[in-house]
Amino acid sequence: MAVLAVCWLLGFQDCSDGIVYDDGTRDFDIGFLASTQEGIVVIPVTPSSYPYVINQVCVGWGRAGSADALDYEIVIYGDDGTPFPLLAAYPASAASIPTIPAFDFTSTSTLNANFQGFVIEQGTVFVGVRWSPNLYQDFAVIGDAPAMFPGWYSAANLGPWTLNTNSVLMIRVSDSVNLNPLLNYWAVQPMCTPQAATVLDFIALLNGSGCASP
Ligand SMILES: [Ca+2]
Repeated sequence: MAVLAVCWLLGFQDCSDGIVYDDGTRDFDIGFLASTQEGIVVIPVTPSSYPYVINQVCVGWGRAGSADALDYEIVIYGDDGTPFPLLAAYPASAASIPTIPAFDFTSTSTLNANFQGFVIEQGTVFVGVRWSPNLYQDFAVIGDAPAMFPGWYSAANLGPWTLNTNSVLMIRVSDSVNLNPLLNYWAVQPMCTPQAATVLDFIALLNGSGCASP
């Protein structure tokens, strides 16, 4: 029973039981110049049945600098063709973020005491993160390719938005509640073999040579 319980908890930390569009291996990094005051990246999320309650959002963060923690927001937008309007924003944080090409999924589960879940009644919403690259420099959301579900990015809350056709982002949602959010802070996901060192640019799509092994 104890083993089952541990596996059950571990299964939630990366939202692998939820809506997952990526293949779990890194192909790109999406970051912003340090002069950017507000960076936003989102992906479209379309549940297979409704209503769907988002209880967790897991983000694959990586870093290129020395700081390994940041505060950010989970943001959810409606779909009017681009991400609009802003429907919800939840404060979140991530710590012990590994250096790219490694990355780590974190979760809004730390908010569960007050987080009641976001209900998708129908259609598609855009889910992602908003942070200040000026305050928290050299962090990136890991991307995946090929892009069956390309994400959007913006340097302003109301846009304009740019479609990132090259990548789906490592952003996942789950309707399960993670009962042990502390797991999110030390569980570094297995990563592919290292690729060349990278430097973030605006917008940096760092097309590595791909993973030699999963
Ligand atoms: Ca991949």
